[in-house]
Amino acid sequence: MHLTTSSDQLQICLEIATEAALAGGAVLQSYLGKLEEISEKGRSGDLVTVADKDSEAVILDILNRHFPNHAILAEESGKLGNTESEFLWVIDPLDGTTNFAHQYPFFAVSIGLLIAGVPQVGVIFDPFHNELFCAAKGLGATLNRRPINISQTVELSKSLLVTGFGYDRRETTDNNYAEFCHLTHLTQGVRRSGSAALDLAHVACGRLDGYWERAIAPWDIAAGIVLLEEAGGKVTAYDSSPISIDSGRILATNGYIHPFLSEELLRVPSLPFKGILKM
Ligand code: LIP
Repeated sequence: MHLTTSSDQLQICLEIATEAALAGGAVLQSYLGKLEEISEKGRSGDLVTVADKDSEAVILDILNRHFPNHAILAEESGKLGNTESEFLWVIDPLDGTTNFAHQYPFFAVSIGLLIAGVPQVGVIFDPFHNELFCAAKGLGATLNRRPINISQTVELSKSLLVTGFGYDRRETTDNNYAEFCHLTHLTQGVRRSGSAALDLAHVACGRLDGYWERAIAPWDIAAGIVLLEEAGGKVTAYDSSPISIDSGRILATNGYIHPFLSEELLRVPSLPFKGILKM
């Protein structure tokens, strides 16, 4: 594939990503409620299951078969493939592992493709609700093959937001608690769903108006960035400057409330760090 990727080529990548996401989702569904072993990856609360690993294996198998010369960054396996390639698949085989482990039905497979560092293809599949979100740069965004658009909410006071709290939340006071309280007062509510990929997908289809999070990984957001941008939304750093996918921070909205949410996030005073917070 040439670096000036045509829409036909993006379409092919989108179709293969969709096949892989559906296959990963089928694995997740087959394990739901049947997990025998759940382990922690290092940080307290950061779980991994056989479902994460098996979903990732089927996704990698499909992508490797079709794109043997591409690079891959997968949550459980790390960097794989041709690391020189400008094509980087960024994969979360189970976004929302904690929800999944508790049989709380809010989790997804997320597969994004970055070309020369720019997110260009994104597929997010929620197997429990059978919702398939797809997008490619210039080709639009869909939910179950129908076009989707962002919400029309223009005032922060009328918005419904979502956020999350990183696994390092007990080790730092920069843990998003102050931002959560501040924005809960200013809006119709702030949800905490436990799946960043679905948070972005739900902003893209207008169910939510905005999302922000810190300590977030590239595999949580790569696909969702394409999806939201193609649905008409905006994705940046907290200060509205261009996002860097491995910066750990994301602000994603319908675009209308973006400047207001950015302003409020920057206004929240950071709390002094007093060492590791004990439970
Ligand atoms: C999780 C996210 C969640 C976020 C967590 C974590 P995982 O991903 O999607 O919304 O708040 O910090 O990154 O670990 O379930 O793949």
